[in-house]
Amino acid sequence: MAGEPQDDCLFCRIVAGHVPATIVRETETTIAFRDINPQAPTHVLVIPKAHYPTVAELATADPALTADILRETEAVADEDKLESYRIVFNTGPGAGQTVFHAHAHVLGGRGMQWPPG
Ligand code: DGP
Repeated sequence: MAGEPQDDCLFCRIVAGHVPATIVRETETTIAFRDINPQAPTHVLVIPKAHYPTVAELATADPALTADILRETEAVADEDKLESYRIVFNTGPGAGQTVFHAHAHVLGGRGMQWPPG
């Protein structure tokens, strides 16, 4: 069923506490943890505890939870005292999505280029 934890999902395993992660924030519906392969001084992933493969599926199924994710990206930026930061939702393998549990990358602490690579 949509939103249910998946045994074969890495981020569901982090939510369940079966895979360790450096958690920076947790709410009833979300967790935020440091990326294992940081691309900037701050690189935090904000995920819903419920399982949705992409942000598009999350947004369709649960707009309130999507808003929770966006609010938490700002909370992460506040916690790391970022004046400017980038929020990225890679969607699909061609865009670099490797973990199919919706997640926002919060990147900051260095200058950013546009367009992104
Ligand atoms: P994406 O490529 O957009 O699907 O992002 C997945 C991110 O997840 C990628 O930046 C690396 C990160 N990642 C992969 N495995 C782990 C892990 O076991 N722990 C943590 N903290 N991050 C991970």
